[in-house]
Amino acid sequence: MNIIQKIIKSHLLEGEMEAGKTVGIKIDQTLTQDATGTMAYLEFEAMNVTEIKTELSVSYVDHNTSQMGFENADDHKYLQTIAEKFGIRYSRAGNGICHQVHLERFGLPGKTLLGSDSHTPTGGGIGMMAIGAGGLDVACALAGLPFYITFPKVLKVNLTGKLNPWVTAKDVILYLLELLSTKGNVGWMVEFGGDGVQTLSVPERATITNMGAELGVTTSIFPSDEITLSFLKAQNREDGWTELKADENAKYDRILDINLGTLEPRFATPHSPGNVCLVKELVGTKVDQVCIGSCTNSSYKDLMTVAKMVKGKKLLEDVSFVVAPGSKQVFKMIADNGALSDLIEFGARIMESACGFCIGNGQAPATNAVSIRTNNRNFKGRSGTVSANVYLASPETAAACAIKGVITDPRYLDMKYPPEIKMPDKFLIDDSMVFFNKNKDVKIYRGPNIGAPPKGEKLPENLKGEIVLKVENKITTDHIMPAGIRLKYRSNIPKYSEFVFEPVDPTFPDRCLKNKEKNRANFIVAGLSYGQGSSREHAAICPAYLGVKAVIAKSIERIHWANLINFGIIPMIFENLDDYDKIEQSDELVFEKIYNAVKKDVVFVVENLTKKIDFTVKLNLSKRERKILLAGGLLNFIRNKSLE
Ligand code: MIC
Ligand code: SF4
Repeated sequence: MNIIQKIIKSHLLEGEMEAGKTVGIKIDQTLTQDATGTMAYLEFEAMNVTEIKTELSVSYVDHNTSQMGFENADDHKYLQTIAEKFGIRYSRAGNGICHQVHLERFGLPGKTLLGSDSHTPTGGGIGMMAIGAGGLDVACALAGLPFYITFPKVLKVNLTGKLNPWVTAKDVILYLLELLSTKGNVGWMVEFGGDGVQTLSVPERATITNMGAELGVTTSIFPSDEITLSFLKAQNREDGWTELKADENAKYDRILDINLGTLEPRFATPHSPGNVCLVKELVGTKVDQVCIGSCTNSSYKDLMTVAKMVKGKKLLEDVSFVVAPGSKQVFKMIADNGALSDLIEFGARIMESACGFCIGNGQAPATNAVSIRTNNRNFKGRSGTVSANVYLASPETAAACAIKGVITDPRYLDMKYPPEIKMPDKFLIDDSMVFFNKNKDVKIYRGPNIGAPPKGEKLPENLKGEIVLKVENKITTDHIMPAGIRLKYRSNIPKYSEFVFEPVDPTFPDRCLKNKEKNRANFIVAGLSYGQGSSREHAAICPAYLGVKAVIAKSIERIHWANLINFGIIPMIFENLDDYDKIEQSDELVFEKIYNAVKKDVVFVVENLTKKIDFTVKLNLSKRERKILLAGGLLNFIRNKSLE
């Protein structure tokens, strides 16, 4: 067996281990972050379960930390009290980005982790099967229910050789994105192997698995070896180490060979992590802003490298340079050893250990600016500035650009070799910002911005209504439910719903509500890879609140697919992709006997009253998904079952 099959086998609760079949696996650990966590815990409360059933669960506060108004701080208090009630660890604001802290302090090889954040696969760097999901799925895992996935096809990425100076782990994953793109990889998991693995430290491996999320695969994983053990030792956690490797004759569905020695520094260019090119192709372009940080590249090694590169230099007048250390551990270590001082002297603007600029929470670039960032997503407008051009790169490339003020390949800097940063024998360990106090009688704090999740309605016999929006390929959940300045409404569904599709068509919510008042259904038509990116279930909850009943697309990404079903929206795939061109926004559609079709059919004929044509859609649904849709969503479905 390969590593992925071994972990699934040891966690299998339901189903058969055959490609394409649904399996239910046991979840050992969960993580949430504040922007998805409030809803996840509200949903958990709605299940009326008295105890959490996981081995370890952590609630992180890292996304909404700007506190412009009372909403964020109220959410933090809710999260703190609900964590106390159930014995969930609470990592307070300032302690760092969930994925970085989880890797440092909690992740363990061979375990399963479900997180309400799409970059949860960062844990694959330490040999975990770490999967991103919507908040409701995480709430179910807390309640001890299995997590359902399609038994995956496994891609082995066979790494050989060694990275050349100035070429980094980020360039490995950017190369993979160049090869595999951000679409068409649903149902796959990636397993890394080969001699090249030994040349990569745990944080480097985690950079690669983190951005595996951009491929759209379910997760990515590295073996657990001596390097994993020494990382855990340096974190005082060697007791949790187990070896994890594929059998000699392990089988894979596809094998891809990458010789690390042949790679060069790369960029993801605007506006998709899949638009990859070599840095050397763009040298000389003026740079306005450089941001170092995010869960992809804010480890001790990343920040030390940048600090050493800029030491003794001064930032140019027309460049802004932002640094956000990934965790308190990293922040304190660079403060203690003087590297922070080198960054400040250079001209860095030091931010707290949080997501910050990555989620558009501050540091929006100027109009038409070029911003070089070390994070993982550069969707149009995500930075907070629609006209900005965001390039994603390694910390080495980003620092080179900051030093020169123009796009610079780090190999052509005056420094011949990159600074040599040794992995510490001991990291600085201080978990005092993680609270773990169980008190089931604690009073849960609920500020005025916190509301219960909306109730789903049972699927009706027939549906009739309008295509309220037709969109192109690669619509991300950032397009559907913007973050940035709207992030503070994550716990308030009626308010947040006012901003659905704001970057695409701000009149969308009004049109939906008008139909809803007249008891007419709303439908969305989309191209390929609908719902890429963030796991935010709000991209399903808020449209459901506005009366959206179905999404008809050429293809839909995994997490968003599950979120649509969880909130009672039927995901449908065009049987004939050309039909996408034959229908238009505002067309009237009829779904006759849809209830029966969802119950059992594989294909379904939709009537277009406006165009007087029919077209066929596929209902690629598992038995469980059908039952959830009929019930009007997962909360309704499990309310009918006893969980205790
Ligand atoms: C992201 O990187 O897009 C986020 C913000 O971390 C999201 C979660 C969210 O929208 O709250 C994710 O990746 O799932
Ligand atoms: Fe936070 Fe950005 Fe990582 Fe999402 S991708 S968890 S916003 S740092």
